[in-house]
Amino acid sequence: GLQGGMLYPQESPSRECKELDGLWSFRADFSDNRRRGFEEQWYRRPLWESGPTVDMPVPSSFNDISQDWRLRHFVGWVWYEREVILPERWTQDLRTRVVLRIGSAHSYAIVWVNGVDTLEHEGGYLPFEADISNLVQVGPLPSRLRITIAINNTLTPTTLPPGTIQYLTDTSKYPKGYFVQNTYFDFFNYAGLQRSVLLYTTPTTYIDDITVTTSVEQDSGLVNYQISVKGSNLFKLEIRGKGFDWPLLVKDFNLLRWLGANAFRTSHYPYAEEVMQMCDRYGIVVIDECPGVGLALPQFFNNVSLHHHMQVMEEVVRRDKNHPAVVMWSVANEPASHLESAGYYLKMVIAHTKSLDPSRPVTFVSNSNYAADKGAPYVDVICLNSYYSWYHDYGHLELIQLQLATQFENWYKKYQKPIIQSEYGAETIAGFHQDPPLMFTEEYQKSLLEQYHLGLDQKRRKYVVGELIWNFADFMTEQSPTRVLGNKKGIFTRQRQPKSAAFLLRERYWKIANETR
Ligand code: BDP
Repeated sequence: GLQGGMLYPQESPSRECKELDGLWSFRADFSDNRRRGFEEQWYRRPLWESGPTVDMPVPSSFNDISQDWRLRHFVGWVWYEREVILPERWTQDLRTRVVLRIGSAHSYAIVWVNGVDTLEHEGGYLPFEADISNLVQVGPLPSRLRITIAINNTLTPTTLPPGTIQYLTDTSKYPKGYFVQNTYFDFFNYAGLQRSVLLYTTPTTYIDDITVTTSVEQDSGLVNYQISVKGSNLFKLEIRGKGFDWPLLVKDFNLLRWLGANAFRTSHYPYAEEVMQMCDRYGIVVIDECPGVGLALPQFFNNVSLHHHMQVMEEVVRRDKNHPAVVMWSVANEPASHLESAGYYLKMVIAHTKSLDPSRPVTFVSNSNYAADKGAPYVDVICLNSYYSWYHDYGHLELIQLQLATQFENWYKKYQKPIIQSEYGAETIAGFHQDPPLMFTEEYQKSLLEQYHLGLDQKRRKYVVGELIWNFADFMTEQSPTRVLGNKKGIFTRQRQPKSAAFLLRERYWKIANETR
């Protein structure tokens, strides 16, 4: 199990925060084995002393910042460093606890403070932290800290998401030692310090964790809380109740409100904590999904992965349990759930998640056939992705209603569980028009959604309890012949301008909202 809580850092009379966002020094280790940084111990001295560095903004993904294409595709260790001077009250007062908190580092990270190995963490998209009081409270003088973070973005069969490294050995086509990172999911593997890094203080006696649970008794709503305190002598207790980017975040929530949308899924990894806070504020409910995506190969369902996956669920639940916005946990997206080994694996991860939080339903998102799926027996709600008239029967919009009906009825007959259509959509290039509709045009996206909606609105299928279009906005993926500058299934472009389908959904969502009011 995990040690301690992971409360979101907040300023208070007894806590101070110091954001370390801004420019950091950065270097990718392009050496053949990517390990020169360790061999030469780059963390021992300021990074510029061991070679050239570039400026890197934090939070951001390092891939798209420079004009160097080698950095965009880079696989291996990258190094970040910055210095910070601490106020005297942090370094001189031994009743102050100083904590270094990293919002996320994708995917494996090692952290040094003044050259001292301080912290390691496996897995992106989730925060981790270390008490560094005894590293900063050493001398009589104001403390200058040098923070070095090495991050490895390599995905292996035991990371989450998993991936494989493939060496290409045909010397007539590839240079010696050439390798590529294979992934089995549909988004670009952006990496780096993508969320805020900060330092914060607490007293040495402090609240380490809070768990809020709610229940209803007759006409009263009950709020229960459990508080875990570290240290001693606490006599008074009062509980009140970032490439992360604020402008983009606020824009996205304005778009959600404009649409009349009331829910989304964090596909396919936990979003920044600030996003979850906005959901609480805006009344958006969230299916909170862990980075369990691309579990596509039999070899990914091994015991080491299972153990890590459970640990990741512990970190997700620990971080997000108190957000009222979270309605359900999702442990995976489109795993190869027809495999026996996947059935066992999903059963274990779901059971573990339920033991961590008995109050919320648990699911995973399936795109398997109802007859073959081995994970569905363990979920509370069945979430289904399907791409009728897109990945097959190209252009045949007239088949959607029939195929959707078959899908719902088969799953419901077998499991009698509520069903959510968790993905459906069509690739659409903003500004492409054709009527009658052809694939990739705005008209086609609209017509496809319309056909799905006719199927979703069938009153006799009351067990169909939700719908989530794929996708909110266009997004970057790996390059391939099926992706035109990324995945274009957004109803908004990557710059957040609406395609025609956005207006269709807006009408639909507001109508449903008004009917159910
Ligand atoms: C689904 C995946 C999603 C993809 C989508 C697509 O869950 O990540 O982006 O298909 O192909 O299978 O657009």
